[in-house]
Amino acid sequence: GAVLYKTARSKGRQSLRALCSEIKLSMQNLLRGAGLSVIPRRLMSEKRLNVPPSADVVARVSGISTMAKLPFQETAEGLDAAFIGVPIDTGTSNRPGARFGPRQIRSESIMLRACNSATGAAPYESLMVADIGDVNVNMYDLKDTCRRIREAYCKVVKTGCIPLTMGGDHTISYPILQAVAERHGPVGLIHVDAHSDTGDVYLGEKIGHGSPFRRCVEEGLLDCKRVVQIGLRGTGYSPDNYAWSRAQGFRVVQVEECWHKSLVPLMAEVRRQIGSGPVYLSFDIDGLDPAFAPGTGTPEIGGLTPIQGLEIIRGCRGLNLVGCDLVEVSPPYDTTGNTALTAANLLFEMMCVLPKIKYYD
Ligand SMILES: [Mn+2]
Repeated sequence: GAVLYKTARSKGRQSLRALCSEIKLSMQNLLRGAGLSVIPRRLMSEKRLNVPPSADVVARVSGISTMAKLPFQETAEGLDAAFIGVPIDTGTSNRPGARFGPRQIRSESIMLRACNSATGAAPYESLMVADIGDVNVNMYDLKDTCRRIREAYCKVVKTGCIPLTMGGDHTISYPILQAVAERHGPVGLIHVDAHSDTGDVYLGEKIGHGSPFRRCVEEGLLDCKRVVQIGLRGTGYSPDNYAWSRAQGFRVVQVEECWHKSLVPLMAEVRRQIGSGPVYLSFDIDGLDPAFAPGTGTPEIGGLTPIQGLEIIRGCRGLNLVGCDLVEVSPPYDTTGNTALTAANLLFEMMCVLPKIKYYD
């Protein structure tokens, strides 16, 4: 602090840009002078909020792997938002591997910088955010895993912290929404996916990644008129594959309605539909086309582009988001790392549209 003050004093009225570069040099000298071998937990921030270290001063590939190189803390206490991993794939019906999703998303997230240069969002000037690690799931019992997730998320949302979840297969949205609805009442839902995930029973089981949203409806966790499903496609067991969703009052936007166009107009309609009440965003990476996101359990051709994914998330700005998840990243099928890299960026974009985010625009 003293060095920064001295620098600012000695430079008088010079331009802000020059001052910033002086401050950066001072920081670098400070770090070198202190012989720091560990990463500082926070860098400059007027509000004492967590700010990930810049690759200008701390090697990008160094450090213990946390989401966006944020500090790790044990609980959600004192946080406005938290990244949480839920490493399961025992609910998946096809290719496994999503249990490794949180680890790989954290690994690829080292590319994330502090500001959103496209939208002007400055999340780390607005909210206190940290990575609070993973839910301790039960690899051998999916129902017990759901109980563990619900209990963990009840503690998180009780503090007022908004959970930003890294899956894990889509089963996890069900117990997360149990916790979210316990605090907020029935919520709206923006659900991006190749599949409706409203199946009933698979092989005699009611819990799995094909049925979370039917379970949510049965338990009254969703405000059904404020639910939209975007990107649905692929083969079905009957021609009216999405009839159940529509019968609940959901808006279903099949992927064909999204082809060859910007989704900015769609999101204006979605914002009108959702209104000012609490809403949850659930983004299954298989909503994107497998050309862009091949590392997933149940891929379907003809999907959304990453650009459309960004338009959907950025189109959520202004909504009362009370939680977000990004699910179904399966690293064993993600040979380039692009799926996890895309997931990391989409999670960053979700953080950038949370309520109370400051924008430079
Ligand atoms: Mn899904």
